[in-house]
Amino acid sequence: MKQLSIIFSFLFILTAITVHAEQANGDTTFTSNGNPVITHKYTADPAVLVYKDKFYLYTGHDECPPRENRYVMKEWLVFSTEDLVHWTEHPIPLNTSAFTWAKGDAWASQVIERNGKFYWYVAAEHKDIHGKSIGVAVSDSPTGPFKDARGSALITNNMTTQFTKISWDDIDPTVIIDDKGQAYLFWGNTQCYYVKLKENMIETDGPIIPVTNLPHFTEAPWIHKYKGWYYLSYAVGFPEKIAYSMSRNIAGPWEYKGILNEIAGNSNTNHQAIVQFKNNWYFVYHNGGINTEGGSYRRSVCIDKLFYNKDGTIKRIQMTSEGVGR
Ligand code: FUB
Repeated sequence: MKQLSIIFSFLFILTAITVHAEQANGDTTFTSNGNPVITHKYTADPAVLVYKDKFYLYTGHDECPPRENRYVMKEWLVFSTEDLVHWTEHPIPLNTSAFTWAKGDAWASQVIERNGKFYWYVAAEHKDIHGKSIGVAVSDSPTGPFKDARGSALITNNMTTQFTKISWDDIDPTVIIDDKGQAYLFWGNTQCYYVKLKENMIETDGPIIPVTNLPHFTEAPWIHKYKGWYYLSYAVGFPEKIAYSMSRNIAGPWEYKGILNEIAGNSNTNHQAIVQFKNNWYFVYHNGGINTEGGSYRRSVCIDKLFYNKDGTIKRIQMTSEGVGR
Protein backbone atom coordinates (compact mmCIF):
# COMPACT_ATOMS: atom_id res chain seq x y z
CA MET A 1 0.00 0.00 0.00
CA LYS A 2 2.84 2.36 0.94
CA GLN A 3 4.58 1.56 -2.36
CA LEU A 4 1.38 2.36 -4.26
CA SER A 5 1.09 5.77 -2.61
CA ILE A 6 4.74 6.54 -3.46
CA ILE A 7 4.05 5.67 -7.11
CA PHE A 8 0.92 7.88 -7.13
CA SER A 9 2.84 10.79 -5.58
CA PHE A 10 5.57 10.41 -8.20
CA LEU A 11 2.99 10.39 -11.04
CA PHE A 12 1.29 13.47 -9.57
CA ILE A 13 4.57 15.38 -9.43
CA LEU A 14 5.35 14.35 -13.01
CA THR A 15 2.06 15.70 -14.34
CA ALA A 16 2.18 18.85 -12.23
CA ILE A 17 5.52 20.10 -13.54
CA THR A 18 6.07 21.55 -16.97
CA VAL A 19 8.34 19.25 -18.95
CA HIS A 20 10.89 20.95 -21.24
CA ALA A 21 12.83 19.46 -24.12
CA GLU A 22 15.22 21.41 -26.33
CA GLN A 23 15.46 20.60 -30.05
CA ALA A 24 18.31 21.14 -32.54
CA ASN A 25 16.61 24.10 -34.29
CA GLY A 26 16.34 26.01 -31.01
CA ASP A 27 12.68 25.14 -30.43
CA THR A 28 11.75 24.01 -26.93
CA THR A 29 8.76 21.82 -26.23
CA PHE A 30 6.75 21.72 -23.04
CA THR A 31 3.40 20.50 -21.76
CA SER A 32 1.00 22.89 -20.11
CA ASN A 33 -0.92 21.94 -17.04
CA GLY A 34 -3.80 24.44 -17.14
CA ASN A 35 -3.55 28.11 -16.24
CA PRO A 36 -1.15 29.85 -16.45
CA VAL A 37 -0.21 28.10 -19.66
CA ILE A 38 3.49 29.00 -19.49
CA THR A 39 5.22 28.79 -16.15
CA HIS A 40 8.94 28.93 -16.96
CA LYS A 41 8.84 32.65 -17.86
CA TYR A 42 6.44 35.56 -17.46
CA THR A 43 4.32 36.23 -20.55
CA ALA A 44 1.93 39.15 -21.16
CA ASP A 45 -0.33 40.82 -23.71
CA PRO A 46 -1.33 37.70 -25.66
CA ALA A 47 -2.28 37.80 -29.34
CA VAL A 48 -3.24 34.68 -31.27
CA LEU A 49 -3.04 33.75 -34.94
CA VAL A 50 -4.74 30.54 -36.03
CA TYR A 51 -3.04 29.41 -39.24
CA LYS A 52 -3.29 26.02 -40.94
CA ASP A 53 -4.83 24.36 -37.86
CA LYS A 54 -2.08 25.61 -35.57
CA PHE A 55 -2.52 28.05 -32.71
CA TYR A 56 0.29 30.64 -32.64
CA LEU A 57 0.52 32.57 -29.39
CA TYR A 58 2.47 35.85 -29.48
CA THR A 59 3.28 37.48 -26.17
CA GLY A 60 5.33 40.13 -24.50
CA HIS A 61 7.96 39.01 -21.99
CA ASP A 62 7.77 40.50 -18.49
CA GLU A 63 11.23 40.60 -16.92
CA CYS A 64 10.71 42.96 -13.99
CA PRO A 65 12.86 41.83 -11.03
CA PRO A 66 10.96 40.60 -7.95
CA ARG A 67 9.79 43.36 -5.59
CA GLU A 68 10.12 46.06 -8.28
CA ASN A 69 7.00 47.46 -9.91
CA ARG A 70 7.58 48.66 -13.47
CA TYR A 71 7.36 47.29 -16.97
CA VAL A 72 10.54 45.57 -18.17
CA MET A 73 9.71 44.04 -21.57
CA LYS A 74 12.66 43.75 -23.92
CA GLU A 75 11.30 41.30 -26.49
CA TRP A 76 8.31 39.52 -27.91
CA LEU A 77 7.88 35.72 -27.84
CA VAL A 78 6.10 33.13 -29.96
CA PHE A 79 4.69 29.74 -28.97
CA SER A 80 2.70 27.25 -31.05
CA THR A 81 0.46 24.27 -30.37
CA GLU A 82 -1.95 21.93 -32.13
CA ASP A 83 -3.91 20.87 -29.05
CA LEU A 84 -3.42 23.63 -26.40
CA VAL A 85 -1.56 21.12 -24.21
CA HIS A 86 1.66 20.30 -26.06
CA TRP A 87 3.49 23.53 -26.87
CA THR A 88 6.59 24.59 -28.77
CA GLU A 89 8.46 27.74 -27.83
CA HIS A 90 10.34 29.11 -30.83
CA PRO A 91 13.59 31.10 -30.70
CA ILE A 92 13.10 34.83 -29.86
CA PRO A 93 11.44 36.17 -33.02
CA LEU A 94 11.52 39.95 -32.44
CA ASN A 95 12.75 42.65 -30.10
CA THR A 96 12.65 46.43 -30.19
CA SER A 97 16.17 46.71 -31.65
CA ALA A 98 14.72 45.35 -34.93
CA PHE A 99 13.13 48.80 -35.31
CA THR A 100 15.81 51.50 -35.76
CA TRP A 101 13.26 54.18 -34.79
CA ALA A 102 12.24 52.48 -31.52
CA LYS A 103 13.62 52.39 -28.00
CA GLY A 104 12.59 51.01 -24.63
CA ASP A 105 10.06 48.32 -23.96
CA ALA A 106 8.25 45.87 -26.23
CA TRP A 107 4.58 46.76 -25.69
CA ALA A 108 1.51 44.78 -26.76
CA SER A 109 1.30 43.43 -30.31
CA GLN A 110 -0.60 41.31 -32.82
CA VAL A 111 0.33 39.16 -35.84
CA ILE A 112 -1.89 38.67 -38.90
CA GLU A 113 -1.37 36.76 -42.14
CA ARG A 114 -1.98 38.07 -45.65
CA ASN A 115 -1.00 36.36 -48.93
CA GLY A 116 1.48 34.06 -47.18
CA LYS A 117 3.27 36.85 -45.31
CA PHE A 118 3.00 37.50 -41.58
CA TYR A 119 2.69 41.06 -40.30
CA TRP A 120 3.52 41.80 -36.66
CA TYR A 121 2.12 45.11 -35.38
CA VAL A 122 3.88 46.32 -32.24
CA ALA A 123 4.05 49.37 -30.00
CA ALA A 124 7.22 50.94 -28.60
CA GLU A 125 8.60 54.32 -27.57
CA HIS A 126 9.82 56.44 -30.50
CA LYS A 127 13.43 57.69 -30.37
CA ASP A 128 12.76 61.01 -32.11
CA ILE A 129 9.02 61.69 -31.84
CA HIS A 130 7.72 62.13 -28.31
CA GLY A 131 5.48 59.27 -27.14
CA LYS A 132 4.56 55.78 -28.14
CA SER A 133 4.38 54.62 -31.76
CA ILE A 134 3.13 51.62 -33.68
CA GLY A 135 5.36 49.77 -36.14
CA VAL A 136 5.08 46.65 -38.27
CA ALA A 137 7.49 43.80 -38.90
CA VAL A 138 7.15 41.14 -41.61
CA SER A 139 8.19 37.53 -42.11
CA ASP A 140 7.57 34.61 -44.48
CA SER A 141 6.92 32.37 -41.48
CA PRO A 142 4.60 32.76 -38.44
CA THR A 143 7.59 32.04 -36.21
CA GLY A 144 9.96 34.47 -37.88
CA PRO A 145 12.58 35.73 -38.29
CA PHE A 146 10.77 39.09 -38.53
CA LYS A 147 12.25 42.36 -39.80
CA ASP A 148 10.97 45.94 -39.78
CA ALA A 149 8.66 46.20 -42.82
CA ARG A 150 8.96 49.98 -43.26
CA GLY A 151 12.08 51.35 -41.59
CA SER A 152 9.81 53.88 -39.87
CA ALA A 153 6.83 53.86 -37.53
CA LEU A 154 3.36 53.43 -39.03
CA ILE A 155 1.56 55.52 -36.39
CA THR A 156 3.26 58.20 -34.28
CA ASN A 157 1.92 60.19 -31.35
CA ASN A 158 1.81 63.48 -33.30
CA MET A 159 -0.80 61.91 -35.64
CA THR A 160 -3.35 61.71 -32.82
CA THR A 161 -2.70 64.78 -30.64
CA GLN A 162 -5.84 66.46 -32.04
CA PHE A 163 -7.87 63.73 -30.31
CA THR A 164 -5.99 63.31 -27.04
CA LYS A 165 -2.94 65.03 -25.60
CA ILE A 166 -1.44 62.04 -23.76
CA SER A 167 1.74 60.55 -25.23
CA TRP A 168 0.88 56.87 -24.59
CA ASP A 169 -2.41 56.62 -26.52
CA ASP A 170 -0.79 54.98 -29.56
CA ILE A 171 -0.41 51.45 -28.18
CA ASP A 172 -2.11 48.06 -28.30
CA PRO A 173 -2.54 47.51 -32.06
CA THR A 174 -5.07 44.95 -33.34
CA VAL A 175 -5.72 44.24 -37.03
CA ILE A 176 -8.58 42.58 -38.90
CA ILE A 177 -9.16 41.94 -42.61
CA ASP A 178 -12.86 42.07 -43.54
CA ASP A 179 -14.64 39.79 -46.00
CA LYS A 180 -13.95 42.23 -48.85
CA GLY A 181 -10.21 42.17 -48.14
CA GLN A 182 -10.03 45.60 -46.47
CA ALA A 183 -7.61 45.63 -43.54
CA TYR A 184 -8.24 47.83 -40.49
CA LEU A 185 -5.84 48.74 -37.70
CA PHE A 186 -7.44 49.53 -34.33
CA TRP A 187 -5.46 50.71 -31.30
CA GLY A 188 -5.54 53.09 -28.36
CA ASN A 189 -5.26 54.04 -24.72
CA THR A 190 -7.96 56.30 -23.25
CA GLN A 191 -9.19 56.88 -26.81
CA CYS A 192 -9.68 54.06 -29.33
CA TYR A 193 -8.86 54.75 -33.00
CA TYR A 194 -8.97 52.96 -36.32
CA VAL A 195 -7.47 53.50 -39.75
CA LYS A 196 -7.71 51.53 -42.99
CA LEU A 197 -4.54 49.82 -44.23
CA LYS A 198 -3.49 49.46 -47.84
CA GLU A 199 -3.33 45.96 -49.30
CA ASN A 200 0.43 45.94 -48.64
CA MET A 201 -0.45 46.03 -44.89
CA ILE A 202 2.35 48.49 -44.13
CA GLU A 203 0.76 51.83 -45.11
CA THR A 204 -2.35 53.59 -43.87
CA ASP A 205 -5.11 54.37 -46.36
CA GLY A 206 -7.23 57.31 -45.22
CA PRO A 207 -7.76 59.29 -42.04
CA ILE A 208 -7.39 58.15 -38.45
CA ILE A 209 -10.90 57.91 -36.99
CA PRO A 210 -11.70 57.97 -33.24
CA VAL A 211 -14.09 55.17 -32.23
CA THR A 212 -17.06 56.41 -30.22
CA ASN A 213 -19.46 54.73 -27.82
CA LEU A 214 -16.95 52.50 -26.03
CA PRO A 215 -17.82 53.41 -22.41
CA HIS A 216 -14.89 53.57 -19.96
CA PHE A 217 -12.38 52.57 -22.67
CA THR A 218 -8.90 52.14 -21.18
CA GLU A 219 -6.89 50.15 -23.76
CA ALA A 220 -6.32 46.72 -25.35
CA PRO A 221 -8.87 46.69 -28.20
CA TRP A 222 -9.32 43.34 -29.96
CA ILE A 223 -11.54 42.93 -33.02
CA HIS A 224 -13.11 39.67 -34.12
CA LYS A 225 -16.05 38.54 -36.22
CA TYR A 226 -18.69 35.86 -35.58
CA LYS A 227 -21.85 35.13 -37.57
CA GLY A 228 -22.09 38.55 -39.21
CA TRP A 229 -21.29 40.53 -36.04
CA TYR A 230 -18.11 42.47 -35.33
CA TYR A 231 -16.99 42.42 -31.70
CA LEU A 232 -14.75 45.09 -30.24
CA SER A 233 -13.56 43.89 -26.85
CA TYR A 234 -11.39 46.16 -24.72
CA ALA A 235 -10.12 46.90 -21.23
CA VAL A 236 -12.26 49.19 -19.04
CA GLY A 237 -11.37 51.01 -15.81
CA PHE A 238 -8.24 50.32 -13.76
CA PRO A 239 -7.61 47.70 -12.45
CA GLU A 240 -9.00 46.48 -15.73
CA LYS A 241 -12.01 44.38 -16.59
CA ILE A 242 -12.71 43.43 -20.19
CA ALA A 243 -15.92 44.74 -21.79
CA TYR A 244 -17.23 44.51 -25.33
CA SER A 245 -19.37 46.21 -27.94
CA MET A 246 -21.00 44.75 -31.06
CA SER A 247 -21.74 46.14 -34.50
CA ARG A 248 -22.88 44.88 -37.90
CA ASN A 249 -20.35 47.29 -39.39
CA ILE A 250 -16.67 47.52 -38.62
CA ALA A 251 -16.91 51.32 -38.79
CA GLY A 252 -19.68 51.25 -36.16
CA PRO A 253 -21.95 52.39 -34.65
CA TRP A 254 -20.95 50.16 -31.74
CA GLU A 255 -23.46 48.97 -29.14
CA TYR A 256 -22.05 48.42 -25.67
CA LYS A 257 -22.82 44.90 -24.34
CA GLY A 258 -21.24 44.97 -20.90
CA ILE A 259 -18.51 43.20 -18.96
CA LEU A 260 -16.97 40.10 -20.47
CA ASN A 261 -14.25 39.31 -17.94
CA GLU A 262 -13.71 40.42 -14.34
CA ILE A 263 -10.44 41.74 -12.86
CA ALA A 264 -7.78 39.06 -13.38
CA GLY A 265 -6.81 38.52 -9.75
CA ASN A 266 -3.63 40.31 -8.77
CA SER A 267 -2.93 41.82 -12.22
CA ASN A 268 -4.03 45.39 -12.94
CA THR A 269 -4.28 44.52 -16.61
CA ASN A 270 -6.07 41.72 -18.39
CA HIS A 271 -5.29 42.18 -22.16
CA GLN A 272 -7.39 39.67 -24.12
CA ALA A 273 -7.35 37.97 -27.49
CA ILE A 274 -10.44 36.14 -28.78
CA VAL A 275 -10.12 33.40 -31.42
CA GLN A 276 -11.80 30.35 -32.85
CA PHE A 277 -9.65 27.20 -32.92
CA LYS A 278 -10.90 23.81 -34.06
CA ASN A 279 -14.62 24.54 -33.44
CA ASN A 280 -14.18 26.16 -30.03
CA TRP A 281 -13.82 29.81 -29.13
CA TYR A 282 -11.14 30.88 -26.67
CA PHE A 283 -10.52 33.86 -24.44
CA VAL A 284 -6.77 34.36 -24.03
CA TYR A 285 -5.62 36.85 -21.36
CA HIS A 286 -3.05 37.37 -18.67
CA ASN A 287 -3.12 37.36 -14.89
CA GLY A 288 -0.43 37.46 -12.19
CA GLY A 289 -0.96 33.80 -11.35
CA ILE A 290 2.57 32.48 -10.86
CA ASN A 291 3.45 32.01 -7.21
CA THR A 292 5.05 33.75 -5.46
CA GLU A 293 6.26 36.73 -7.49
CA GLY A 294 3.45 36.98 -10.11
CA GLY A 295 1.57 40.27 -10.36
CA SER A 296 0.96 43.33 -12.53
CA TYR A 297 4.55 43.45 -13.81
CA ARG A 298 5.18 39.69 -13.87
CA ARG A 299 2.17 38.44 -15.78
CA SER A 300 1.22 35.07 -17.22
CA VAL A 301 -0.93 34.07 -20.17
CA CYS A 302 -4.05 32.00 -19.49
CA ILE A 303 -6.65 30.46 -21.80
CA ASP A 304 -10.31 29.75 -21.06
CA LYS A 305 -13.29 28.90 -23.25
CA LEU A 306 -15.65 31.55 -24.61
CA PHE A 307 -19.31 30.86 -25.30
CA TYR A 308 -21.93 32.82 -27.25
CA ASN A 309 -25.61 33.21 -26.48
CA LYS A 310 -28.18 32.57 -29.25
CA ASP A 311 -28.48 36.32 -29.94
CA GLY A 312 -24.71 36.63 -30.52
CA THR A 313 -23.89 38.21 -27.16
CA ILE A 314 -21.08 36.55 -25.21
CA LYS A 315 -21.45 34.77 -21.87
CA ARG A 316 -19.31 36.12 -19.03
CA ILE A 317 -15.89 34.41 -19.08
CA GLN A 318 -15.14 31.96 -16.29
CA MET A 319 -11.46 32.21 -15.47
CA THR A 320 -10.25 28.78 -14.34
CA SER A 321 -7.13 27.12 -12.97
CA GLU A 322 -7.78 24.06 -15.10
CA GLY A 323 -7.66 26.01 -18.37
CA VAL A 324 -8.32 24.18 -21.63
CA GLY A 325 -7.09 21.32 -23.73
CA ARG A 326 -7.32 18.36 -21.35
O1 FUB B 1 2.13 45.46 -21.35
C1 FUB B 1 1.99 46.83 -21.24
C2 FUB B 1 0.54 47.24 -21.24
O2 FUB B 1 -0.18 46.58 -20.22
C3 FUB B 1 -0.23 46.92 -22.50
O3 FUB B 1 0.03 47.78 -23.54
C4 FUB B 1 -1.63 46.99 -21.99
O4 FUB B 1 -2.59 46.45 -22.84
C5 FUB B 1 -1.50 46.30 -20.67
O5 FUB B 1 -1.67 44.92 -20.80
